[in-house]
Amino acid sequence: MRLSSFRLPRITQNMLWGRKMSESAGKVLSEGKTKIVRETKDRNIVLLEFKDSITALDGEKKDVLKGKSVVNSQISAHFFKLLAKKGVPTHFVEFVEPNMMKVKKLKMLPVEIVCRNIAAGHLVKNFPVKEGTPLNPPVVEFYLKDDARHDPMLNEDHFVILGIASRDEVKKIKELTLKTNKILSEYLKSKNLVLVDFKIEVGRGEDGKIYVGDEINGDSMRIWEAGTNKILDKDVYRKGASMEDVMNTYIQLYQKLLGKTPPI
Ligand code: AIR
Ligand code: ASP
Repeated sequence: MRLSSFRLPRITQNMLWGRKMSESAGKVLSEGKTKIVRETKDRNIVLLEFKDSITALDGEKKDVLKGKSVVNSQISAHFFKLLAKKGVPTHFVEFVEPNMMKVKKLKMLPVEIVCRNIAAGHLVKNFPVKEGTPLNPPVVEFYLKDDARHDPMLNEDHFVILGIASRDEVKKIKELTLKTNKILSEYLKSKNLVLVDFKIEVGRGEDGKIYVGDEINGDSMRIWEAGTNKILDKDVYRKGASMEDVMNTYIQLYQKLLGKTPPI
């Protein structure tokens, strides 16, 4: 018998490779900088597998951090559960150990939606506002996801002329973003943390409605420790910290949110 034709009985395969192998065996539908989207047996459900990679500067800066996928997928699942409990429509279905989320399949809008409570990052770079200034009302911004064009900012008219969404949908997306902001800000405040800003992505479900998709974790938010303003998110990487410090920051955020040490 040729070795290549040797097959273990299925039951033994599952015992050897466990759930991860069988869950992640679906066909790859797409792969991004930090996640892989896989098919499942249910055509309305996909599996988002988080990667251990970290990128910044539109993908120009790249590294691998072992265990990051486990930490960030669990933080994402934690935030999505909170949003769902408070009535925000999200793609989240369930967490799949160790680094995956089962989610509703959405037609993603090629847009990043940013919401800011405190001035930082690009707001400070592009406008005459000092870092740390509280923003009232919170500032909602839209960006086209297009690394080659460095994600240009969009307004409502751009959504319409580019055929991305209708005016009504843009209004709905802004409402969803502000509701998400309120829920996440209040929750983080209860953990002695400040939600400086965050980014979400949205998509249309089979029913045509808009859902919050993608991921929500230290890669997509700025979170400061209340009082000290210590950075607890990907900004430590953007600012050039060592890989050890970057990974420790993700772990600290996990501990503060989930109250335990990550299983890595
Ligand atoms: N963000 C924007 N593009 C990708 C991500 N992750 C997030 C940042 C930050 C917020 O959006 O993590 O929390 C605003 O980013 P910026 O760079 O526009 O100030
Ligand atoms: N667009 C940036 C990137 O390359 C955003 C970031 O720094 O997180 O990922």
